[in-house]
Amino acid sequence: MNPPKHLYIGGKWYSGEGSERQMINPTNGCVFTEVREASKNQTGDAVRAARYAYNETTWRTDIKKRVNSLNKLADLLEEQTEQFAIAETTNTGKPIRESRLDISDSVSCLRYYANLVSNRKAWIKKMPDGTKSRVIEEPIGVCALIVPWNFPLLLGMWKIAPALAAGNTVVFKPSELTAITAIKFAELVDQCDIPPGVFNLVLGGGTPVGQALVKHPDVDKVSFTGGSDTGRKINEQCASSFKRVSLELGGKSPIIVLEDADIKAAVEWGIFGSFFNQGEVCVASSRLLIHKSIYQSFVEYFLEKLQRINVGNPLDEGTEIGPVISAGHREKIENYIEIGKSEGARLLYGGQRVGEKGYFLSPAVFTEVKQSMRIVQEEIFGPVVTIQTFRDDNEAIELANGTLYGLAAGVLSNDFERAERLASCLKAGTIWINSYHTPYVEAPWGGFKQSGIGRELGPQGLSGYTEVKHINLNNELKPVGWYK
Ligand code: TXE
Repeated sequence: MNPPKHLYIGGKWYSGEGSERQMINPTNGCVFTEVREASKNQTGDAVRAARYAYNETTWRTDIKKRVNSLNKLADLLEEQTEQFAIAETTNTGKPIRESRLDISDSVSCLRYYANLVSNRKAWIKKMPDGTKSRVIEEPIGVCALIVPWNFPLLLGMWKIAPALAAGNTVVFKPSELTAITAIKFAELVDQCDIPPGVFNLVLGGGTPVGQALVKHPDVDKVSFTGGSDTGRKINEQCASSFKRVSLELGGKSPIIVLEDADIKAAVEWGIFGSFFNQGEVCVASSRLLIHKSIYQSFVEYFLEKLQRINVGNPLDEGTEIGPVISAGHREKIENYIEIGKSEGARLLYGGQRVGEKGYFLSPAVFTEVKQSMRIVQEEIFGPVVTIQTFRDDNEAIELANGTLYGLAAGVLSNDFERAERLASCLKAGTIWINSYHTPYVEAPWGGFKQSGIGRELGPQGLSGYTEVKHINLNNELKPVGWYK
């Protein structure tokens, strides 16, 4: 039997010449399919195909073609929402209703950037000396897009859609743990009459494939979402050649609950913020900061609600928390739970394995925590939340800002002026007041401090894939008049 062809390079399908990788369903720990990953050479082939398509096709100049292609991709993806959602849930363990959201957000992202570039106007201005200045945005060139396993297709689309809309060509590398929806997406690209080499898919891990992309001299931009340690390494590697780079990294985001907040609503937002997608979300509200005066009633209701949460098969419609991504990741989370206990925090609830098969964990809550503890400072990236108290706004701000991260924050209160004042003091890229988690494709997303560099989504997300060029035009060629 011929090996399956899962790499999409220069408009053709290839069988990987790298390692064989089993795709595991985290719900039962069983292999559900296998993929053959790319070799270093094949990764180079993908970059060459992208370079060729960038230089030799009209993709970078033909906006109409790009808009039509992105809209066609959106239509095809929308038609297959359910198949993509089931594949995403099978590969990641996320509850099916969350996978459906991922797919519909991916569709919106494609349509948003198609629409944005079709309405983009050049900036033209008459200058004081009578010349005319035009500022245009050009594509950067070949972009390597590297994403993690927690939102395999959606985080990919936050890069693929703006990069292609801006006229770049791309090499896309999903996480080695979650390749399935990326392969399915490449099948859609194949149906869209997009010039060969504009979109390329390579599969594989950080080495050799991710590394080969980052270090390749013909890659002009690296856009990476993932852990901070990997992000730091990639940033250092790109710095040596001034390669363009954007990084969307980890977080340790707080939700601040003020004393006037409705307790039931606040608890629901707290649970949603902390445990959506098993807490495997870069903006997960893994720290809840509660005003001292409502702490007791908040914690009591939080516990009551948590005990009723449905941890189970993510393909069941009623499931609210699925398994975490892998056995290794569950061990990492459990290790953090042990660290929390040994640091003297109180594990109020959860953190237990659930069921015989798969990588399930009950949602864990720590109280009596100190700001200096590792479970408060470090990204756990699982269903673990810490609850702290504060006396006044100054203390809330100090605690909220008191980590190396700055990705997101939430404020829950009916006192909008006070909530806005707090928002202005929080060092984070996204702040939700009386809400949490929803990314809006029209608005930027990204981190302060060690949570990253650059922004995705919104017009800023498109700018991340363009170089700005200023053309100054003098209508008449006259001597400078500067020299005698
Ligand atoms: O991420 P990695 P991992 C955090 C979270 C998690 C930790 C590690 O705390 O526990 O990171 O997760 C590719 N050059 N986040 O190991 O290593 C890799 O193949 C180029 C937060 O899964 O960052 C994958 O495609 N590429 C985060 C992608 O990088 C490399 C989401 C992410 O992998 C590479 C995920 C290299 N040297 C984890 N090494 C978020 N911000 O949402 C790895 N890769």
